[in-house]
Amino acid sequence: MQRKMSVLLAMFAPYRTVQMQIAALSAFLKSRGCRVRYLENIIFTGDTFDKFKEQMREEIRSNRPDLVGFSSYDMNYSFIVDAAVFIKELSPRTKIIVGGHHASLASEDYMECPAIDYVCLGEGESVLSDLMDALESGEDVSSRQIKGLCLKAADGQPVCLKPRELTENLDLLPVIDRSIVDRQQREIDYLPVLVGKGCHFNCTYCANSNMKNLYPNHHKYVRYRSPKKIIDEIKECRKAYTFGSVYFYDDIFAFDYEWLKRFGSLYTKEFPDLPFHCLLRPEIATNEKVLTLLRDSGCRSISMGVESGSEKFRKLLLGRKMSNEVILKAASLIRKQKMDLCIYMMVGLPDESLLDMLKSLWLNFRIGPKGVQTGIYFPIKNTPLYRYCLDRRLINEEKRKRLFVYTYDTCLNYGLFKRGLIIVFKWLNSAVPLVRSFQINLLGQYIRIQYRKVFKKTIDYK
Ligand code: B12
Ligand code: SF4
Repeated sequence: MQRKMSVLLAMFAPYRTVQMQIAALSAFLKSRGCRVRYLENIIFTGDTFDKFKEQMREEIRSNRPDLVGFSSYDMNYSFIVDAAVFIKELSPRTKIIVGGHHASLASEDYMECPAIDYVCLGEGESVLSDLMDALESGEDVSSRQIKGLCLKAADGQPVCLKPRELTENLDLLPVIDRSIVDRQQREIDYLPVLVGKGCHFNCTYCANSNMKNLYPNHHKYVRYRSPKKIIDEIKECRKAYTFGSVYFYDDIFAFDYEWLKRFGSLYTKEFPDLPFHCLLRPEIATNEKVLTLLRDSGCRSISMGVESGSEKFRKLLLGRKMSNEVILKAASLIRKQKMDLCIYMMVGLPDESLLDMLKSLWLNFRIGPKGVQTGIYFPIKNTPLYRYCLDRRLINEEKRKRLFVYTYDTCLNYGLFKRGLIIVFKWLNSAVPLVRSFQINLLGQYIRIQYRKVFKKTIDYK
């Protein structure tokens, strides 16, 4: 009988959260008979891979995986490369693959590392399936011509086969494996769920703008699972976990009205007492019909990206064409429906002037959100805005490597004064709900959120 292949999925994350991609890949690998383990390392400014060596050594020695799969995002790059070199020295027979957004958009960064055998471009399920087939059979992987896989040819040169089609019918994928992130799920009081994948828009700073172009069938990039499957997933989770709300992690939740109608009626029937939170684009939130449907379906809070308060800047630099009027109308309609509104703001964008920053703060103030998450701009490799920064020599590569979370500093080449300004405006933006309402209880909440972010390394959505 053939031995079950053993896979170690590993993630260097800036804080503990339920890693949906790990749970998705684990479910898939288990469904095809693999043994799967997950190793999560929380990284913080100043950390190097040395901190995690012993844990990694122990994991590799005691479980001897056939394949190690790292999930990448721009900020954990150096940890993955160092870990791969370490693992290869310890266990040369173990194959190493890297997937995720950074690996997909900048495969060359990983392929140049001698210890990394493969890079996965785009969605990982079918690529991993073909790779496991090849590894199990003992055949030369390169002879299989696996689409979506980069590997090294006999002369060591990297070869990337074209990315494969994305999975159009998400219901064909197994439901994510929460047991692999059981500890992380038990630490939070909400249930993160994905109802679909993809986004129609093309904001210049976001990985989505390029990710969709990877796929030959990119016109199918936005996909939804069937409502029944999602409801069943939540029902199962209710048996295993205690949570007070559902958090739909999708980039944009209510894009397809007909789908939302079907989903909403099932959701309220099954979970009349389980509120949910979701993300919307301001343009969608100006549609009262959608908001009413969301409210009737159980939605009690909405997050919306505003990013900058300067219309011109937003449109020309960020590729977000909505006007301030649209944003303000969306905010007032959300309030009218008695739902909470949280917004995302960004400071430290390239070419952003003091006036732009003031405009952002003013718009934020006029919106009057219940919560604000303010990020400091970080250039995601190969996105249009990254290239814009690169062309203007704005990126400080050394600093870029040292930043692990979006929120604390800029990696653009700014002087001390501008850097200080960016940090001050970051805190000012986040403090708007507090300043606006002068409520003493909000001060406590504000301090709690900042404390958890800085010292506990957890993100607080409330
Ligand atoms: C939900 C979400 C979150 C959630 C949950 C994160 C999570 N990991 O589940 C929260 C809000 C916590 C979050 C936080 C952050 N996020 Co986020 N997030 C997303 C979002 C909207 C969906 C991700 C998701 O779960 N998709 C569902 C899973 C199943 O699909 P997937 O991630 O695409 O994974 C597939 C493939 O990429 C591939 N794959 C992934 N890993 C691997 C590994 C191997 C070995 C293989 C073979 C394949 C493979 O196969 C997977 C299955 O098909 C994406 C945008 C998007 N539309 O993808 C941004 C996104 C992934 N996030 C991003 C970022 C930057 C962050 C933060 C760093 C921001 C910050 N605070 O500083 C943190 C990092 C936190 C972390 N990961 O630990 C960026 C990543 C870009 C980049 N190149 O770095 C994205 C693309 C958004 C953007 N701004 O462009 N995020
Ligand atoms: S709307 Fe959001 S998810 Fe879509 S491209 Fe813009 S930032 Fe990315």
